[in-house]
Amino acid sequence: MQLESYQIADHNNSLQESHQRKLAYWTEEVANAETIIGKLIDFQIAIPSWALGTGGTRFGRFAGGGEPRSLEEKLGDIGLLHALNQSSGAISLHIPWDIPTDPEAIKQLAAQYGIRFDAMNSNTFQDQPGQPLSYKFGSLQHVDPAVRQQAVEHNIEVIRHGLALGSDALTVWLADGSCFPGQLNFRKAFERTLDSLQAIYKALPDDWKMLVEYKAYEPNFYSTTIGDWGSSFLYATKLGPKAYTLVDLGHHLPNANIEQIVAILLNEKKLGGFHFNDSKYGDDDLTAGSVKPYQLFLIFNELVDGLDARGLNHATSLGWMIDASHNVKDPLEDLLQSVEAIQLAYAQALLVDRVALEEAREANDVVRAQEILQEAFRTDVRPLVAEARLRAGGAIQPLALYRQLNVRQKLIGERGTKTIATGL
Ligand code: RM4
Ligand code: MN
Ligand code: MN
Repeated sequence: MQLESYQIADHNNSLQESHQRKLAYWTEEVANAETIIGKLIDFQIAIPSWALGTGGTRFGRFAGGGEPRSLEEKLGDIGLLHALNQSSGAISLHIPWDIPTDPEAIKQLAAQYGIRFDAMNSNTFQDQPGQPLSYKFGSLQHVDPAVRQQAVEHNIEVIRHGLALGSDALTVWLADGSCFPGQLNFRKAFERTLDSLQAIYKALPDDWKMLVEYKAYEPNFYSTTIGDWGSSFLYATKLGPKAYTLVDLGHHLPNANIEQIVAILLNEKKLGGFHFNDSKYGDDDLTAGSVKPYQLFLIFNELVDGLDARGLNHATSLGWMIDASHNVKDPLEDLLQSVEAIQLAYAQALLVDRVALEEAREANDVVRAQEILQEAFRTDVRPLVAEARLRAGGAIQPLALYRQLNVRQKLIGERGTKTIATGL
């Protein structure tokens, strides 16, 4: 299914008046409104290829229907999102869930939708049919060098797929760790993992990044070999200048101060990218900003501050990706919500009066510093984000239009009710 430009235009026309009324405050009162709109237009968030179908838990999966059956259809879904919000112009692929059999054709199709290829993800946390050796007891950390070699080769193959598509980053997330005390020699596991990562790093093209993702627990429940930002930072530092840490918002122990982690990594030039999602308890993979929107804002506050301090481009210096799972929602609706939440947090962070904030900090004026942040967070920036979308050719209210056009029903009509997308 393809959206026609008149459908977006009709929708925008019907909302134009009320939108202009809300926008008037911004254009008349806020000095940097134009700059913020410009930055929002440039800011693109990659959609994970593994999150276009219904997710599940270990207790079951409730498929929603009309799920994409192929990589082509996944690109079609992201094409729809991007047409609606003009902010989802990238895809992050997971191999082997989404092996491009004809990379040239896939590249062309993606280009038609205005989509580029963000980081490629390897998968050594599942055994694939016909795979000679098992990852049951780990991959890059495994006691058997042959298993480690198999996992290294898989990662190199993922780089090759990425090269064919024009990607320039590899994300390595490992399930490696242990489930019980005594199971693993931590020192050996660390060294073996480092050794394997070095072998992958050697195969990394010069203009690529390796993003080392950490996660506190799950599927291993006693130890995870790359379990926190400190371990990831250590690996990235030992690997070299092309290696960075990837922060997945759901991968911390409860109450971790993620904004502080982000500030330090960015300052150390080792922050590579993000997996946005939200959580109440663990790696819940919920819609970004749905549970802790203030935390998302505080993270963006550090990002804007840190990127500006280093003179970096907000849109292109880091990998901005969603990593989510949708158990009870239509995945496309959920992704529209996530993208919007990320844009809102970004826009609010751009509003922060940084000069005043620094003055308050230097004067130990705790109340004033808090007020400055909350002032930005409590501002309704939705008209700004909508204006950015409108100017870029998207819809003023993407979710409303998605529903109005019955997109899911049409996808079910095209693909059927019983389709199952590869992924989580
Ligand atoms: C993990 C992690 C990875 C993702 C897999 C599917 O928990 O977040 O980024 O690739 O799930
Ligand atoms: Mn992730
Ligand atoms: Mn995760």
